[in-house]
Parts: sequence; structure tokens; C-alpha cells
Amino acid sequence: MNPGQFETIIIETDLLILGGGMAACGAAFEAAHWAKQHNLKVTVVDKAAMERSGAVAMGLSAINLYLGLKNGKNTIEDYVKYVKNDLMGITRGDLVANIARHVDSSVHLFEKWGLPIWKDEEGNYVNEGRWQIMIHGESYKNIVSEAAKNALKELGDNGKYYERIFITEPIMDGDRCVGAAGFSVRENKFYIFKAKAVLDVMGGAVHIFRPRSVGEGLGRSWYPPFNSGASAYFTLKAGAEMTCQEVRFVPVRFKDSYGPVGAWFLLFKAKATNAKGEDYMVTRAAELEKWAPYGTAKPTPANLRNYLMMQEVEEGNGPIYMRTDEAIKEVVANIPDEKQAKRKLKELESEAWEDFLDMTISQALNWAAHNIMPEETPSEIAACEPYFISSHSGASGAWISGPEDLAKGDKFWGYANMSTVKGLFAAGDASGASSHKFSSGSFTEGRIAAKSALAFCVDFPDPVSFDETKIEVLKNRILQPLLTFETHKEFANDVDVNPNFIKPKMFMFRLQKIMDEYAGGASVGFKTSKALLEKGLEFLQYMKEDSEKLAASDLNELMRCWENVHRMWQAESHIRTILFREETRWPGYYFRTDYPEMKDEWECFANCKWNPETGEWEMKRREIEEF
Ligand code: SFD
Ligand code: AMP
Repeated sequence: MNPGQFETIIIETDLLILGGGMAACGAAFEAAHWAKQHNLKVTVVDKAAMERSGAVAMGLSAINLYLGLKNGKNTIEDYVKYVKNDLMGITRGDLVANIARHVDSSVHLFEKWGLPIWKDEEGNYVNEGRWQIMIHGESYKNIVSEAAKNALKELGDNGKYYERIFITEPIMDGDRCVGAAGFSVRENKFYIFKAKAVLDVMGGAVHIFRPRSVGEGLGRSWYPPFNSGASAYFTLKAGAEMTCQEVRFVPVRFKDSYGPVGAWFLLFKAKATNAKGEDYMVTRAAELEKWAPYGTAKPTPANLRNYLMMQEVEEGNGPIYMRTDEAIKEVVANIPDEKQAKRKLKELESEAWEDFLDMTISQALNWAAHNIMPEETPSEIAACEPYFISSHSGASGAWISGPEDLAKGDKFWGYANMSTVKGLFAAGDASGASSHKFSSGSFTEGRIAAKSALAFCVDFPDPVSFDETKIEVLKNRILQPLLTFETHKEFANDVDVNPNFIKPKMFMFRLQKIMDEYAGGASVGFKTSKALLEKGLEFLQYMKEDSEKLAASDLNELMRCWENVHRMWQAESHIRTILFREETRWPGYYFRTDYPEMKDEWECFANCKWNPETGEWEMKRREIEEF
């Protein structure tokens, strides 16, 4: 395939929403309202089909952020405190509070659009934990994307969505982001989107570290493998400042199929133990004091829960089990009436299976395949490989402006959720330092960002321009892997092994090996050090050189090539930031063996920025404002 055979399509809009996930759907829904008032155009571009794209593709069994402010049980301050503690103090209170004060209304919209939420006998939502509510969420994404599409349709010609277009690159006019370039993954079409404001909501990054699922299970992951670092690449390449790029998330999940644990820990009150039946959260409680004040507060931060479990595994006390059997027995034992107890047992059993069927179907298959009956058999749990997911318990992403009324110090610069690059906004997994937003909070943050981005469009109404002679250069560069393959494919009789090029799958394996072995992946017990990180960085530079030789035999592989370039940039910013932060703050996510303790002097954000002019990286600390 030759780049010359590709049609170039130029689309002009006011607000460009990149991604079609939870944050994008929230953005489209909110944007439609404000765009109507100002007669502005809104365009959404997703690499997949919005109905089942992104992290919620398979559905979810809970909404993990709902305050229930109307009931008066929780306050916004409580939530900020909880998130800050879970992130070992490194959190933007202004961003977390902004999402928290609006999130309930988003959840009420989901219900109005048809999402079934569990209710108790009085008609109240059933809480999983303090902040989480249970849903029958297999069709969660269909419901939310339908509402987003309907809102866009209300705009007539001013509301458009494009699916199966992979966004690769930001388009800049000096220091302002004025659009994005991408290509169709189905047709020979190259796209340029020109926009007054761009909202980056392309999710998190998966498969940067070597996964535990290899061989037969390759490709299986907790978060969706199709979120491949596009968000971070986009903001980095635009020259935006990033934050918390060191704060990966290592989830603990049911082993091998990544089933969720939240419902077991919070709703069913199950315990996790080592093979001897010891509850390591009790037997190892003294370790938490080393990480005070966060380690000694309740609930224990996710990374420390992981860490105590990892210590068990290191000492040879595995397997680690979720005691589903004991938890179920305990609930039933408290019911004196035999018939009622039996009914409750059946109910719990079906809830346990639904928890998986709603969001991680493969875990239900795993249980079936291994003859596991949760009411009788405990199940293994394990720490997964690292992910970059700021909407869950990681924090990496763009450094964005807070809202005017809540942001203190230097944390507000004109438009909520705008990055340090003019006209470029971020939300959901793409924005950093505001963890625990989850599906509902990401949707809500998308709404906040879209409203703000449209205010930017109103304030800067002139049509945008950029050097259009660069389009051909950009097109040739983005499509180059197709040409590389075409030119050299006859050299060897194996399409995947050729001295003139590298296929994206091999490239990904190489990246994952480097990250796993040098940057503290699962196979080295999440440990790393300056010497290891510097070696990893050296290898990444060779990868950058080799990325010029990526080759694609078709459009799907072209997408894979760019996904892995995106991953490589996320990886580099991660290594550089772990290197910069000379302490260990999140044991259980990663451990710096050369700086094994948490230090007061590092109670700050570690930010980074790549300079598009010079190609240099800049690292800087940013203060945490009291909230
Ligand atoms: O059990 C490009 N999440 C949970 N949230 C909850 O509220 N409750 C739960 O129960 C949750 N759990 C959970 C969750 C996720 C997953 C995968 C599992 C379990 C198994 C988290 C939420 O799902 C998450 O917080 C939000 O979805 C984040 O929203 P957002 O919009 O930041 O990301 P997205 O939804 O993944 O969407 C990304 C979009 O970008 C597109 N995209 N488009 C164009 N060009 C490119 N280059 C692109 N790259 C990506 C994607 O197609 C997608 O549309 S539990 O763990 O706690
Ligand atoms: P998970 O299934 O691990 O994604 O968890 C879902 C929700 O429950 C998230 O809000 C987690 O932070 C929370 N959670 C999970 N396990 C625990 C636990 N042991 N203690 C407190 N909160 C938890």
C-alpha cells in the first residue's frame, strides 16, 4: 500500500473530542447543550465503535464514584481526604472536588437513560462500599454512548461522530493546539481535523509492561488492551506538561482472568489470606506504620494493601486466596431461619457470578473451568502488571488547570481542564493527579472539560490556521510503515522476520521486556533503581531509533505500529519520572531499592515536559496546595 493511494480528508470543527469512551460521552453530551446556544460545531473521533469502545466495553458491575450528597452521608471534603490518602498525599484537591461536586447528577442521568442500578427494599441505591454503588452494568457503555450520540444528533449538521479513525498526532499552530491527524482503520483515508479547541480523552495505557498473561493468554489484561497511551502521547507531543507519570496502578485481581475484587472486599466483606489462612492485613499491620500518616489511616491505601500481599508472596507464603467461601458462610450463618438462609445463599451465589458476568466475563469462564463454586472454594488473587490509569488508582496524565473557584496558587490558568498548551484540554484517564474518578467521574470530568473548552471557542472565535504544506509531510510520516513493508517484504520468506523492518508485535514485546526488567515490572517484584532505570532509558533510545523501521502489512497493523509508538512515549515519561522522584512513596506499585523510604521533601508533584522545539525533557516539582 502506498501513501499516495490515500485520500486526504480535512474536517473543520469548533470542539474536537478525541476518543469515544466515558469522558468523551460526557463531553459530547454536555457540549451539545452549550454548542446549541453558541451555534458551534462538535466532532467526536473514536478509534473503535463508541457503543463498545474503551474501558467500559465489556460493562461494569459497579459505579465506583457516587457521593449521594442529597442523603447528607458524605461530603466533598470527605471524598478529597479519601482520595488524597489513597494516593499517599499526592493529589490535586481542586480537581477531585470539582468532579465530586457534580458526579451525582451524572449517575442520575445514567439511571434516566436506562441503566439498572441495584435498589434496596426502600428504593435506595445499594452501596458496595462508602463511595461505590452496585449496577447491572453489562450494557453500561451502550446506554451512555447512545445518549451521547443522541445529543450530537440534536445539533444537526453541527454535531458529528467518526468511528474507526485512529488519531496519531496533534496539529499545532505555534504554541496552540488546533487539531489532530489520524487515519481510518477500514479505508484508505487520511484525516486532518482542524479545531478551535481539542479535548484529549483517549483513555489510559495498557501493555507497556510485560503482562502476566503470556502464550496462550496473550492479550488478556485487566484494563482494555486497546487503550494504548494515545492520550499521553498526544499531550506530550503537543508540548504539554504532564504530572504523576510515575504513578502507575497495579491492581490486585482474581488470578489469570483479572476478575474484580471490590465487591468481594466491600460488599461481601471477604478477607484475603495467605496459604496458611493468615490475614496479612492483620499480621503485617506494623509495616503500615512505616508509611504513616497515610499507611495508618483508613482505608489503607491500595498500594499498601498490595505491598503487604507482595511481602507474603516473596516469603513463599502463596498462593494468596480471596476467602469467598468464608464470606458467604458468614452472611448466611447470621440468618436463623433455615429457608431464608438458603434463599440468601442462592442470592449471594448469583450476585457473585453476576459481578464477573457484568464486567469480566472471562473470570466467570475461569471459575467454571476450574470447578470453582465461590460458596465452597476460595479463589486465588494476585497483583497484576502495571497500568497507567489515572481515573482509577493511578494518577498519570496531563497537568491541567483547576476550576477558578477551587484552584489555589498557580493551579488555575483561565479554563478548567485546559493543559499548559493553549486550546488543548484533557479529562478521564488523560488528565493527571485526580484519581478515583472511575466511570462516573470520567464522564463528569468530560462534561466539565467540554463546557470549558467551548467557553474557549467562544473567547477565540477566529478560524484556526496552520502551515498546510506540512500535511503531506505528516501524511507520509504516519503512513510510512505501509511503504516500509511494501518496499522490503520480498527480502525474506517470513513476513514477520526481516532485517529491513520490525513488525509492531515484536516491537511491543521488546518494549515490554525493557519495562518489565528495568522499570520494576511484575517479574522483578516491582523493584527498580537508578542503575536499572538508566539502563532501561538507554534501551528505549535504541527503540526510538528502531521505531523509524516499523512496518505494517495492512491498516490494522498500521494502527498497531502507532499504538506502540504511543506506548513507547508513555514508557519513557514513566522511567524519567520514577528516576526523578528519589524516594519510595507507593510500595506495592513500585519500589526504589536505592531509596527505600518515603521522604517529606518529596511531598510534591513530579512533573515532566517534552520540548517540541529542542526534543529535550524537563523535569520539575510542583507544590501541593492544602485543600
Ligand atoms: O472493578 C482512541 N472502571 C470502573 N469504573 C467504575 O465506575 N466501576 C467499576 O467497577 C470499574 N472497574 C473497572 C473499570 C474499567 C475496567 C476496564 C474494568 C473494571 C475491567 C474504570 C472506568 O471504566 C474508567 O474510569 C473510565 O472508562 C475512564 O474513562 P475514559 O474516557 O478516560 O477512558 P475510556 O472509557 O477507556 O475511553 C477511551 C476512548 O479512547 C478511544 N481511543 N480514539 C481515537 N484514537 C486513538 N488513538 C485512541 N486511543 C483510544 C477508545 O476507543 C475509547 O473510546 S473496577 O476495576 O473498579
Ligand atoms: P476494584 O474492584 O479493586 O477496582 O475496587 C472497586 C472499588 O473498591 C474501588 O473504589 C477500590 O478503591 C475499592 N476497594 C477495593 N478493595 C478495597 C479494600 N480492600 N478496601 C477499601 N477499598 C477497596
